[in-house]
Amino acid sequence: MAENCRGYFLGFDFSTQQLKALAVDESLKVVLEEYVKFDTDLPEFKTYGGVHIHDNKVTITSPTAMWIKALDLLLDKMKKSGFDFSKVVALSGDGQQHGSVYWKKGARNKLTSLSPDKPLYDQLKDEFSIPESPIWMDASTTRQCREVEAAVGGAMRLAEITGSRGFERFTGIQIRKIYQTKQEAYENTERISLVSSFAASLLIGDYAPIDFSDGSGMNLLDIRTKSWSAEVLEACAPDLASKLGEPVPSHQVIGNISSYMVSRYHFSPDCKVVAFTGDNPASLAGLAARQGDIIVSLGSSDVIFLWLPSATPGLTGHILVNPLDPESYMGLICFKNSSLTREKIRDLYAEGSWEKFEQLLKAAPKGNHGNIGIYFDTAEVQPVVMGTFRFNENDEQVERFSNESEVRAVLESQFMARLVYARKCGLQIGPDARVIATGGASVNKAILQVIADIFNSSVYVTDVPNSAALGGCYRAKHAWQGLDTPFTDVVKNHPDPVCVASHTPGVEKIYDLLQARYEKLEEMIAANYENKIV
Ligand code: ADP
Ligand code: XUL
Repeated sequence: MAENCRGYFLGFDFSTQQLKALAVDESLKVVLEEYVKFDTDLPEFKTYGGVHIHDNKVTITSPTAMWIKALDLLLDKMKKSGFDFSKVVALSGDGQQHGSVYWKKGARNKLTSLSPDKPLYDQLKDEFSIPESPIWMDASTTRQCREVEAAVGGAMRLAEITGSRGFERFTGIQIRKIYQTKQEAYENTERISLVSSFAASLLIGDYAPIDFSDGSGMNLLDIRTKSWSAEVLEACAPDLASKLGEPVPSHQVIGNISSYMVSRYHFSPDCKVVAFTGDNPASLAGLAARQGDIIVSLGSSDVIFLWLPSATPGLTGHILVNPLDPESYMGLICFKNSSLTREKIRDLYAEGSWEKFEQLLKAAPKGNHGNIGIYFDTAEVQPVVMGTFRFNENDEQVERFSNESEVRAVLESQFMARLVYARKCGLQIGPDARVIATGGASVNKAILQVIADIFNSSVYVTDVPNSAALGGCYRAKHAWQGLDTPFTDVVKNHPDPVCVASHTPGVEKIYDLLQARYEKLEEMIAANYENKIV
């Protein structure tokens, strides 16, 4: 079937700060790139970085309807640019992980009977029992984490079932909080989607199933049986199974494009829609990653992930079902204070310019004269701590560094932390490992050099930094070609990543010492901080 295909494969990325679309032809040549930035293109929703930070600083949400308006806007932009929707033979996509959408009773009727004369937003904006979706940055649910862990016999048991101990941003934990604090809204909820399956629902015009891989970020899916764990569902909220629908493999065709999309944008009625997944699983596909590669994704969050042949969950990090092969797994660890924290330092000390930021970075020596700065603008994942902490070479707390030291400090502390926690998950990054960087900040070579020095390895990039949206195109192509075709054949024209930064010989002496101090200082901060975040 694929042999004679003259079509396009389309990928959507519903990420934290923007909605992106990418299309490739059969030879994987990019034929379209378009995006909508939530803060600037949709200012009426008053988001910063795509999110609403509530007064308590730990509750973080995004307006669900904003994502719908963003899709209207994006499709209109694509139409204006002359994109030929009728050539799309298959599409897929992804969403930021963990975020949840609450469709109210009766919403399915609206979703399945959309009028092509009106934007989606006009018809669906009021169809949610909870208008603000809790997202991955939320840290307001520590209590619910402990409750669910206790109900199933402890943190390690929850990790053994679901691939992760209780984490604040994980969807089941968030659903429990909604059940406890907004019971009426919970009961008025017909369906709970992840951001990914919500986005797919808008394209098929019906509720789309949750896929195994993104479903693994909920603390609800048994990652071995690939079904909801009745025990954990029970621990989170009543009647949950009926609100979630049955999970499906990430490569499953979940339907054809909706008649709404056919009428309004002239998609072919035969266009297949493949299950949407999480942004990090989608990136694994978009990078055509091999077993042994270590991916460092530098977007709104910094995430380290890799392909795993088997699952051995622990108390740090997460194990997800692999989006490309449901018999394999994916290891992942996420950090919240990432691009937006780097941007804040850029704005405060480098006149808002990445160029100046790079100049300042080069002006401070590797190791930063022993200065260590820890910048947690939002409660971090590990440790769950918020605040800014600066230490001089004698571990004395100080108020301020020079501008160049602030810039170097934010990068060095962020990437030392990435390595410390990756090691706690059992990850060894040998000097021969292929560390592949992706995401918005992977265009910054100076940042990649800091990673190469701290990780003691070479850092590679591919020329499409948006690997998540590209992953949607590749996954769509895979399903289209037929799953008997190995994924490696589907992506055989994917450009090989190129090495852009190598470890500076001798620098490990500096970072071994600095990292040992970092770990101690972070432990001390966390110990003093305990119980301050509720
Ligand atoms: P998302 O999580 O929304 O998909 P992206 O992967 O698109 O995010 O990354 C967006 C981030 O990329 C921005 O917040 C910005 O800080 C960062 N970024 C963009 N250009 C640069 C640059 N030249 N240097 C460092 N960071 C950059
Ligand atoms: C991963 C995580 C983030 C989001 C947003 O666990 O929380 O990476 O997927 O990118």
